[in-house]
Amino acid sequence: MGIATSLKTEKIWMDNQMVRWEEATVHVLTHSLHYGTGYFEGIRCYAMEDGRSAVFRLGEHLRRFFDSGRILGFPLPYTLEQMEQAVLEVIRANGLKECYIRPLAFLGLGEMGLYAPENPVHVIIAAWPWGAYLGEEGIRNGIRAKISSYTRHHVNVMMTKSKITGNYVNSVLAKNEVKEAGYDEAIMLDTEGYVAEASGENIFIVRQGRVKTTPHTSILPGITRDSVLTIARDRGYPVVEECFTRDELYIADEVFFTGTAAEVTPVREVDNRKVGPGCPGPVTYDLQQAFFNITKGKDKSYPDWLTTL
Ligand code: PPE
Repeated sequence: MGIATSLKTEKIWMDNQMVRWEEATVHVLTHSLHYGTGYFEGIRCYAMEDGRSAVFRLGEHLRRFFDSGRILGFPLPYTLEQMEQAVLEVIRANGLKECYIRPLAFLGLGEMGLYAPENPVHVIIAAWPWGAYLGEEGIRNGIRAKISSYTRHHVNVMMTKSKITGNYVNSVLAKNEVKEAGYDEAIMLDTEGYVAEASGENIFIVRQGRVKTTPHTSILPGITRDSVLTIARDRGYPVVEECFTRDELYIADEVFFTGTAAEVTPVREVDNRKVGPGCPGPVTYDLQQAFFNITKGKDKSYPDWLTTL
């Protein structure tokens, strides 16, 4: 299979310059390619009802990008303002109304070996159109999830608050395992056996009208998770951040995932057991609609969440 057609655009921002898509390449001895020492973000830009476009929670995503660099110990060689402008430039340069934006920082060529503190930190920002991450059908009618046999990172093994590229090998193993077994997405348990998150999404359950998600222990503190928690509270749902077990998933009325790529995706089956009646429930549907009404500028109650182009 070749390059996904949507991935090919005109320009990529690379080390403070806009370069042609074909020129945004690296040397095979790039440090991060060998040791997973990069970090990244995933951001979405939405086409709004009024014809403009808006980036969703750009400030929060960029803060987490800087935090990832701090945690890894290779900070970004730019300011937050520079990164913000660069993101907007990439969207404009590619003429995109709606897209997924991928900032990535990585250690370049210099020393080989694990200790390479002097290697340059390179930064790229790419953007491309990316539809429903778990499929159009999935976002509408729900997806089939399975608990992976791979455990989520322990907090002393990987820095889970950071989107370090190397962390994602764990996610890729889990995702491949369940996809090859015929499921859509992997749910991972933490080292204690509690539900942690999915391979690239946070997880929520609903039971008797109460909305529950896992606390900030071993998970990535998702920005969509935070948005949905805020929306749910504002809409009057009782909300808790609390550890829960695998069997609580089996008896939940509703289960859904949140993520920048996945947005709000209902889960209709876990480990071959139907969730509720096996279709998206009313709370999931309400929160999903509320989320899209905000990102598309129909609901103007959260103006700080949108950076218009
Ligand atoms: N957990 C993990 C492990 C994760 O990778 C993501 C984002 C989330 C939770 C949700 O975080 P947030 O996007 O801030 O709500 N996963 C990104 C990567 C997806 C990919 O396949 O690449 C994303 O959604 O952009």
